[in-house]
Amino acid sequence: MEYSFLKIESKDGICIMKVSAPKSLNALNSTILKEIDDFVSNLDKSVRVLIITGDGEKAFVAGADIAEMANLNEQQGYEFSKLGALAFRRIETLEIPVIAAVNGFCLGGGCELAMACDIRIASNKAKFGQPEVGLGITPGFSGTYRLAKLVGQGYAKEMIFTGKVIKADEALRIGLVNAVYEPEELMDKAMEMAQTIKEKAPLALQYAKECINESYDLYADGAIEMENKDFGRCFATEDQKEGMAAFLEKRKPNFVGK
Ligand code: DAK
Repeated sequence: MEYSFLKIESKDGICIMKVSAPKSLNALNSTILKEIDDFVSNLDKSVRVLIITGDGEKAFVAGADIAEMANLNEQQGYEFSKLGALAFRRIETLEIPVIAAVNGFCLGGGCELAMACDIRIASNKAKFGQPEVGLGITPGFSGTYRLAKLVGQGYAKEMIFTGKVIKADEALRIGLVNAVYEPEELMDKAMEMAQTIKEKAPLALQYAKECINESYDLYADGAIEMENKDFGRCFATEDQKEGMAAFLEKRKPNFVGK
């Protein structure tokens, strides 16, 4: 599929997906949501780490497209919300790690997109918020659920109820992002992290991601049992044999994802 609003660069197992709608600060319309869904659903198996960012210096994504949403009826609102929620859930459950490199306004649906990624790093120009209630709507792409998980109910409720926009240092303080960099450093740092992750065993990464994701929704006993099972599954892989042999032989491992 040709994409009108996504720019894709892929090299040596690291793929960068840029949301690109410069006239509206990369706001998410239904076409972009469908493109993201299609792209993530058909991601090449050779990709080991995905980086998501926004095109241009000003915005990661400034939210869902307000112009498109303005005249939706209840059914259409539900369908729009479902479109984004499903695409973002696909990102969250991708087998590979996903890093959001947040380069500017990261509001509403943009913040929800970043939160669907596994790790967020930001430029010191980034600004975060869930301003939906000021538009007469609730966050619609799973923001209520993911923000509370990430920063706790207190900060999530404050951000969602007040609609306030916070700067990168505040996002760092409350745990919404992992690190903050100068804007010109951001993509290099994202690549550096992706490179570090890429060198690790793919199946072990996949199982670890699954365990972390799933354990939020399971009781402790179930979560511990799941981790035990996935730990066991690792011992059926070539990568486990290779990783441990490489350690014992004092060399770098060569992981093949089997
Ligand atoms: N949608 C559409 N266009 C947008 C946009 C957006 N979210 N954000 C910015 N733009 C457009 C502006 O209209 C402007 O277009 P022109 O006037 O040039 O044609 C252009 O981008 C540049 O924006 P500004 O001129 O406003 O630039 P400033 O630097 O002055 O301000 C800003 C930047 C990001 C502070 C400001 O643009 C702003 O406040 N934007 C809106 C941010 C926002 O409220 N985002 C949250 C959107 S609501 C649901 C489904 C989904 C959702 C909720 C419910 N269900 C169906 C239940 C999700 C909702 C959202 O994400």
